[in-house]
Amino acid sequence: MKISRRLSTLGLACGLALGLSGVAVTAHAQTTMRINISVAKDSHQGVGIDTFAQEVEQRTGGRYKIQTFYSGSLGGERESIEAVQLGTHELTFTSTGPVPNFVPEARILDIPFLFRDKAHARAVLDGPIGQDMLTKFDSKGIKALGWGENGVRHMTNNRRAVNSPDDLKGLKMRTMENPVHVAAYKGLGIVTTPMAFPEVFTALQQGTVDGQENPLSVIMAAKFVQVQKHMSLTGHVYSPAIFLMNKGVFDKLSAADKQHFLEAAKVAVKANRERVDADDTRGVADLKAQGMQIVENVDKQRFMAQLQPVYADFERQFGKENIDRIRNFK
Ligand code: EAX
Repeated sequence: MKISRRLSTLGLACGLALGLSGVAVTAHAQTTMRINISVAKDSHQGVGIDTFAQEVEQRTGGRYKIQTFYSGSLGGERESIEAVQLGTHELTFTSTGPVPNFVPEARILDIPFLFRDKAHARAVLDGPIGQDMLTKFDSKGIKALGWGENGVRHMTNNRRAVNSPDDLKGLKMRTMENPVHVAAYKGLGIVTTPMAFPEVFTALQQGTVDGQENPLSVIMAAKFVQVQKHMSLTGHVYSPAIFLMNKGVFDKLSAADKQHFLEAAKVAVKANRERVDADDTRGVADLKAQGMQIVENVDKQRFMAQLQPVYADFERQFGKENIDRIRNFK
């Protein structure tokens, strides 16, 4: 597929009279690109792409315009990564849910209880391990611009309060289309139903699944409180997010513009993470006020103990030393 066909290059007349001075500015071309997310605009990811768009436009003096699309209007996350790979969209901001289907090396980041907290995860992603992982996208036709964040995931459902792994037995839950999550949740006794995010609200509403798991940011942005009674602060897995761009499109940028795009992603990541922190701070009170039943004190050790056989399998698959390198990163 020809990438350039998708880039609408508009001749933008910047040579309009500048105020009363009458000085003409050199005319320049404007290139429009698209970026999308699967969640609503008023969210940690919305803030991320809005900031990215502003920063790119500002840093390139308006030569690049980034159009933003929300709520899965251009497709779910797997479809969007595919579209970026093919060049049918230039950019996407996505959780790592479907990423292993494209870059298997990234699976390791989705292991439950891998990170102690957000600070640990951010340090790993911003450090050599995370930065090296970004380069693994290159050979797949994708330029990874930077690690953002989806947040720490918690479980919600309509059947019962979840206090321990025993309460998960037989619960039918939507999961991301992610092999690591699916293996782990099966290990917890959950009946897993992988599904793209844009279908989740309806699936919960119609009872196709009993529950789902997502960070507070997503739970709030998606208004899951309208279709879910119970939530447990399981904090069972950290969910990274990532800015992805079609590699051919990135490679065609001038050296200076490449830098502008990378810097824009950095600023966007900062805004995205700040919103995750704000959502985590207000989320529990906010959802309680809306009627959600919340189990706040979850014994995470019991969940980890239940996952031992799955961990043993992950160690075989990913190498114990690679997992330990992340766990022990300071
Ligand atoms: O990226 O699919 C998911 O559950 C994701 O967390 C969500 O789309 C936000």
